[in-house]
Formats: sequence, structure tokens, C-alpha cells
Amino acid sequence: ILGNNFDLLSPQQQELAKVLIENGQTHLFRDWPAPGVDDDDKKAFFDQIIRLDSSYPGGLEAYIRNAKRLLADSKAGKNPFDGFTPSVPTGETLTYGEENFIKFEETGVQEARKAAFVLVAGGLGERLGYSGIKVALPAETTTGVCFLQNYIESILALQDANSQGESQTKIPLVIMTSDDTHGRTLELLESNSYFGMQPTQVTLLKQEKVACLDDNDARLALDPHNKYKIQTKPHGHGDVHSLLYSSGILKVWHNAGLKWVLFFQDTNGLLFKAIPAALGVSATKQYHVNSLAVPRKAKEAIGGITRLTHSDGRSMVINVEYNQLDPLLRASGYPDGDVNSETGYSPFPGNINQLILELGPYIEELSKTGGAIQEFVNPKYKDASKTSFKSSTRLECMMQDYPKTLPPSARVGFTVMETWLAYAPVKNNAEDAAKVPKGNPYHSATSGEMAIYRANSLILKKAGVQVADPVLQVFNGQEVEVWPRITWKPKWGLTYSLIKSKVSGNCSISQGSTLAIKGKKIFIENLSLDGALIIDAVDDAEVNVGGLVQNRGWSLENVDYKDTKEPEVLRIRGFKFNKVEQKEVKYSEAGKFSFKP
Ligand code: UGB
Repeated sequence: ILGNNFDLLSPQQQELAKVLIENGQTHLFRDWPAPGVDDDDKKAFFDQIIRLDSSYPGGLEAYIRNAKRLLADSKAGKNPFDGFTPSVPTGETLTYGEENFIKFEETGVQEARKAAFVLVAGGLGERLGYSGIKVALPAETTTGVCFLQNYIESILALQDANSQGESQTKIPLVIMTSDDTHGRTLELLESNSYFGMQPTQVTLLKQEKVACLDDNDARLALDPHNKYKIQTKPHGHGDVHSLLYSSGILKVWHNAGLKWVLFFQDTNGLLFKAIPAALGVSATKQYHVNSLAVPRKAKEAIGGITRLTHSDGRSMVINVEYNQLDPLLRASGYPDGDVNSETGYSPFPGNINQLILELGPYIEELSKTGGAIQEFVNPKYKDASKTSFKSSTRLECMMQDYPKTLPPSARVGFTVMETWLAYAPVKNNAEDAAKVPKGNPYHSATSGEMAIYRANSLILKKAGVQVADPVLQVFNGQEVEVWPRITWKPKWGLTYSLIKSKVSGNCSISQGSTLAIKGKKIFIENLSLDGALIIDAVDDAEVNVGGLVQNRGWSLENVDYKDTKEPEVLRIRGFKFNKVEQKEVKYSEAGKFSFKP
């Protein structure tokens, strides 16, 4: 089929050409001119084939085989849950600040010295429609700290809590990127000195896209504008497992004595408030897999953690994706499908895709699978005959499907935390967020930022501070609770016990106030705040803050998302601060200080 073009190819390329031809891909070469014409393009084509082959567990042959099988199942309307009955699983439910929560936090902080973190950040965030990479987005605009900085500083706070004198723990961080995010992620890190991490602590692993498919025979789709290029699309966050495995980094971690791998997503500004306790649960319960979950509103766009029991006796606790939960329930004796129970929530806890895996069993499993995760395909058919697609499709996979291949002996659990504490992602653009059914979370930049103020306010309240009640305000068509704008660095308030140890006496914060704590050893005692207060201090400065701080503070102003005069980061949240007046204090040298205006 390739004729004399075959001789242009290297031995490796020739092997791959044979694989393609034997697997129904002759159409790829049908229009190739004789040698001498487009030879460089032909070589470039095979360079891409080599990349596609090497980045998929089992290579292109396996990809085509899997695609044929999944496309046939999809055409036949095969239910992926055939034989399985869903039921509500039981897991650990924690309440912030309670005795067992504090105990788990303490254990978790200690375990963190044996942990590695993995951030999946290859997604473009199409639903959000932000032009930059999502991890560069400010988590809140009081300090302007972006998600990546917040994540890194949280990991550094955990690291710091485990370092004594000379023996410095260094917690590794892997960031999975893609062609869409790689360059900009690296640039963000480099231009900010890795936000305080050692560059050697951070590893970027880039996921490759997978080949698109034109039809039910899994014929690879050519780029309509370039017959020497195969169309590709993202394969999904499930790639993280095969990438970690093939990079060899898991072995490095194992040899270094690490025990836990924590996976997390790109835009959840609350996450690290829940991490220490969740890791404590993993260690205490010896979970091989622990998924973090929150109470889920029916139809909310997060998966439901479900126990699936097969008629043959098999049973597993697994995420069922939001679009599959309703049909599964309807087909299994829940005629109303995905609905709230009398508690006002779905009985199935919501998966927030924060997974904690025990490294040993994880490596053992990946040695068998190569990191391949159960995939799915979602073709948009032209008509009911299901013979052709509206546009090319591809296989996809999700990182939370990892437990699907585990043996029944695996210890798979989950930990439910309060939503206000653990989960406020930024996924939806203003327009879509405004259309979210009333009572369901917006998952927008507006709600994501307000959730940080709410969580910090609630935590300080729990620690004994009188924090004023919120007011309701509407930004970009979304009604949100506006709490005092309280922020702190992770090193200030890593755990509830630590926060409690830093506030004492009679403290109060009024509704319109702003409080930004940027230092580590800042102790709040008998502080009465009505205005804006920003305290910065180097780690060796111990500062006592108290007394009455009163000024005109920062007010909130509406910004319309369509107002192109405003920067995009403000437009997507629908508000900005008018910094009328503030008290700003800074301690740049070690020592003991007292700030009492
Ligand atoms: N991501 C990648 O790194 N690579 C990819 O190819 C795709 C994504 P989305 P999704 O917690 O709110 C998930 O798109 O997939 C990264 C769970 O499946 O934001 O719609 C991307 O950068 C769902 O069960 O989410 O839904 C981002 O960091 C529920 O838990 C992450 O993967 C939901 O998240 C998630 O990508 C949730």
C-alpha cells in the first residue's frame, strides 16, 4: 500500500506502518504521492505516529483494538453498568473542628512527610472560557494569590511542619500538563521562582492527546486540512496514571520511603483545608484508595460515589459520573433517578476528584496495568442508525476510574467533608453559572472566591472570633453570601489546632472588613476590626496584633462580565475591590513585635 514510500521509513516507522495496515488503517496512505513528493511531510506523519504509539499503554494497536470494542458496545447501546446494582456506600464523615477531625488532622500532617502531590492541570477549562491557564487564575482577589501559588504554599506549609533543624523534608509535586497548558505552566513557575519550592521538587509531565476516530471501524481521522496529520483530542485526566508509571517517578518515590500519592485538580481554593484530615483518615483506616467527597445536590455536575454490586457477587465503591448516575438509578429501581432525599441532598456523596492512594499497592497495580485506565467513548451519532458521527470522536479516561481494575481485597474508602470547607471549584463561566438551578452551587469564579471568605470566616468563628454574618449580594446574576474578606497564608493556618493557637481573647470582625494575614507567627488577641487590615511578617518575626483597627476599608463594586474595559480576571467574578482605606503593617526582621493601634 505504501509502495516505494515504505523505503523512506526507518525500521521503527516501518514496523508501525505494518501495524496500521494490519489494523484497518490503509486509508491513511491512500492519497500518498510517490517518493520525491512531500517526503518531509511523510516523515513528520510518522513522527506523530511514533508519539501516538509510545504515549498509549500497549501502543496504537491497543488503542485501535480498544476503540473498536468500545464503539461496538456504544453502537449496541450496551450499558456499562450491566449486571450492577447501585446502592449508597458508607464512608467516613467528618465535621470540621470536632475531636476526631482534629485527631485526623494531626495524623495527616505527620503523614505528609511521606507524601507526594500530583496536580492534574492539562485541561483547558472550556466550560470556564478563561483565556489563560486555570492554575494562574487568582483564587481570591484580596491578595491576588493564584491557585498554583496557593497549592504550592500549602504543600510547603505541610513540609515545614515536618522539618526539624537540618532534616528538611522535601515534598515532591508533579504537575500533569498538556500541549494546551505546558508552556504557560512552566512560565508561571519560572517567573515566580516556583513560588518558594525548589525547582527540583517539581516535575512537569505532559500528557499527549490521542488519535481521533472517524467511524465505528475505528479508522483514525486525518486533519481535514493536512493529509499528513492525524487529528487528536485530549484523552482525559485518567492519563495521569500511565504518565506517572512510565516516567519512573513512582519507583523513585517508593525508594525514598514515600507512602502516599495525593491527586488534586486545578481550581479548588479550599482543598488544602481538607487535605490533612483526609490523609489522616487514609493512614488510620489503611485505605489503599481514599476519595474525598462532599454532600452532593442532585444533578450537580460532580460524580456520585456509589457502591456497585454485580449479580455475580463482585462489589466496588466507585465514582459514577454525573451524566451516568441518573440513567443508572432509573434502570435500577429508583424511578425518579438522581433526586435529593429528605436531607435536601442526593444520597450519593459527591466526588471532588481528590484521591489519596497508598503508593505500595498503587505501584503493584500499575505494574500489571501499565497505568491503563478503563476508558469510554462518547460519539455524537448523525442519526439513529448509529453508523456515522457528526464529528470525529476519541477514547477518554478519568483518573477516578483507577479502582475499577482493583481486586476485591483492595481497601477502597471515601471521606465526606462539609462542602464549605472542602470544595469550591472554578469551572463555569458567568453566563452558565447564572443558569444553575437555584440551590445548586455555581462553581464559578464568583462563588469560588466567596467560598474562601466564607470558609475562613466560619473557621475563625469556630475558633472563637465574633465574625459578622454575611449579606446576600448578586454578581453576574449569581446570588452569593458575602462574608468579611478574610484570608491567610497556609503556613499561618494549616490546621484547626494551629489556627486556634493563634487567636485568643475577645476578637471581632465586622461584615465589610478585610483581613489579610501574610505572615506565619501572627497572633491575634483582642482585635476588633472594622475596616481593612493587612499584616505581613517574615517567618522569624512574632507579631501580636490587637486593639481597635478602624478605617473606611475596601468596598465591593459590581463588574459586568461583558464590560471589556475591565480585566478578564475581574469580569469573570463580577466584582472588584475599591481600596478606600486600609492599615498595612509589615515586619521584615526577626524579633517579637506588638501591633496595637
Ligand atoms: N484535566 C487534565 O489534566 N487533562 C485532561 O485531559 C482533562 C482534564 P474538569 P470534569 O470535581 O468537580 C471531574 O474538566 O472532568 C484536569 C470529575 O470527572 O474540570 O468535568 C483539569 O485540568 C467529576 O467526577 O472536570 O469532572 C482539571 O484539573 C467531578 O469530580 C481536572 O482534570 C468533577 O471533576 C478536572 O477536569 C469535580
